[in-house]
Amino acid sequence: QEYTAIKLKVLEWTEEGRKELAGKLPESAEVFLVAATLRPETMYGQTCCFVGPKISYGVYQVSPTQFYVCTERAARNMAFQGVFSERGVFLSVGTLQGQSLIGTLVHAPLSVHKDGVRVLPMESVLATKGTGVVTSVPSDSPDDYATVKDLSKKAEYYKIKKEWADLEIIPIIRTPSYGELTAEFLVKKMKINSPKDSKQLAEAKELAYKEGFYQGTMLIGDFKGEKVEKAKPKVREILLGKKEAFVYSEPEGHVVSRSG
Ligand code: ZZB
Repeated sequence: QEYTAIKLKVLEWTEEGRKELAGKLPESAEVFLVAATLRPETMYGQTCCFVGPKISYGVYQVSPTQFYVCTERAARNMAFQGVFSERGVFLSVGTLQGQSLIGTLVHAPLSVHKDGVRVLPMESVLATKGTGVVTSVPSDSPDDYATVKDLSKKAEYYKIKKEWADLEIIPIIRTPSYGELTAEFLVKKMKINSPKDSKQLAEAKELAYKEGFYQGTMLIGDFKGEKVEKAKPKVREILLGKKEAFVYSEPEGHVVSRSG
């Protein structure tokens, strides 16, 4: 699987985050949460960034002043893809529980929300996939839509500020079948009531991927009016060119038996 790894720069730490990293970073450090995505063309619509509250994240040194926050598993993969300075070597300067990242303010590349977006909890983030960090696009990802609605409804329970989950959801892509807000359309049509409806959400995701990719037209950004199929690699190139993203690959999740 080849992902685009999006770099979300930390603008403001939480109290816990600050404490955990005190004295461990140089004065001029730039720290980025790294989110693996298959949909770079949707980055205009990022409204928050998800971490698994129980997942453990490392802070890995990329250069004397740049650091990436992701799972150790992802850092190990990156170390063999030329991301860090020495092949096979990944150096962590600190560890953060997902829980202590919640509320961090980050800059999301290309997002219409220029003042930054918040890090929020998502129970279904897998530690075994991507970087363990997921950037949220509730206009086009049914999982993200269901999660932000739940977070907003139960802000107190999740110990977050409601407004962190309520950033405006802007139309990014139009499709003939689902309109301008694919995720909302599918979640409502399929009567998905909770981020825990994983079976239906998986189905909605498949539909959203197919329709968005083959039938979608961009409504925003440098390639407004173009088909998603054409715009997708071009948006990706822009992000890579600006060093706001890099290529991150990982082997497929299933084990191939060679015994038979
Ligand atoms: C932004 C985005 C916008 C995404 C969209 C999807 C959609 P897949 O499809 O199962 O192969 N993701 C990445 N890492 C994780 C993780 N560790 N745990 C849970 N979810 C993760 O997975 C790729 C997508 O799943 C990624 O692309 C990411 O969300 C999420 F409009 O990034 B995506 C219809 C989907 N639309």
